[in-house]
Amino acid sequence: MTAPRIVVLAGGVGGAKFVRGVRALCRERWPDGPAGTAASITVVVNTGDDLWLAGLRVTPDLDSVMYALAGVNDDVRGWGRAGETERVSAELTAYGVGWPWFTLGDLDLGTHIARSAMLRDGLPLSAVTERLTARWPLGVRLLPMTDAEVETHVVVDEDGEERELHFEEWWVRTRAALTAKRFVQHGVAQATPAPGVVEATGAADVILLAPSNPVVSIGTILGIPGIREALRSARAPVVGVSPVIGGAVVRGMADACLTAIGVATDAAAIALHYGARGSGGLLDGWLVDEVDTDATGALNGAGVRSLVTPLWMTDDGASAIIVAGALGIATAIAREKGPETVP
Ligand code: FO1
Repeated sequence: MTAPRIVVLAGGVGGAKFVRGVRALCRERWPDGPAGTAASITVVVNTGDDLWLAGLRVTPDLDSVMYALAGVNDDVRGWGRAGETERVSAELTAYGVGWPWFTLGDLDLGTHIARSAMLRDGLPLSAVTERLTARWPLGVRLLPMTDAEVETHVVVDEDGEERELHFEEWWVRTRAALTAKRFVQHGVAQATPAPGVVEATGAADVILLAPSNPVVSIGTILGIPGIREALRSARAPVVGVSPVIGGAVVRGMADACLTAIGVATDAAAIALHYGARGSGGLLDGWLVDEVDTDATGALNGAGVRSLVTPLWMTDDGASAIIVAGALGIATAIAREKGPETVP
């Protein structure tokens, strides 16, 4: 395989780890290129968690992926910057500005101030992201799923009445303790894919769905008019990685999200939720952990090629092995599809 063109759909924390694995594998296999690889890696990132806070535009998933690829992320908390301080945040709280339970660290605020300044100058989020990421040799292009403001809100049942919370309030203030009845993506109907997203999926040799939250991350990206269609019409195989191992989510509270849409927290159920490409869905391949070997029957029956492999992303090396497995079945699928698609 010559240096491939890879597109990844990703959310925040799990997506960031997975994308580091994609880059690590590409640096190992196709090393002679800018930032260490000749492969082209484009990540389409969920922006449904985004919000205006203290007058600043905060884009949690774009920041998680950017900081992780730059190596400046706090990999203990899983979000924000390493070596962070919170002096400004304490002042904001003293003034009653922002959310006291949603900490904006000093270094992180630098990113939000820079982004908000560029947005106020009229730059679209995709151009802002290009400028912010140019600070480091990431070796990966980050694209927001759309330049439009799309925000995921959660309809919850609180004391017997329906309320709507921004996703981040539900996720961080309540820790998803309030039962999510449904999710609403404000602004999605008017949204279009960010410049470069459809082009990248059309030119890709392989498209990967990161093990991110299938509902509020991958699901939100797929909900942008035009993106699901771009994947379905892509010549590239679409291969996903299960975010669930042994019936439990690896981190976060994706199970609360899956329950809200009536999907079992199960490796096979999530794949069937995305659907097999042969029956109108998206997937050509799906990776499951060794404890979920029994999922392969349902997958093969649905026409989704499955691969059983350890899915714990304990470090970049482990993530790279997962990515190698995904590329492996993508190549096998492309061969079956016919010579014009072999990457
Ligand atoms: N998560 C928390 O659990 N507590 C926080 O105070 C918090 C602040 C925060 C600030 C900026 C940012 O980009 C992310 C932040 N997160 C925080 C994480 C955030 O909830 C997650 O990154 C995603 O939205 C969920 O995937």
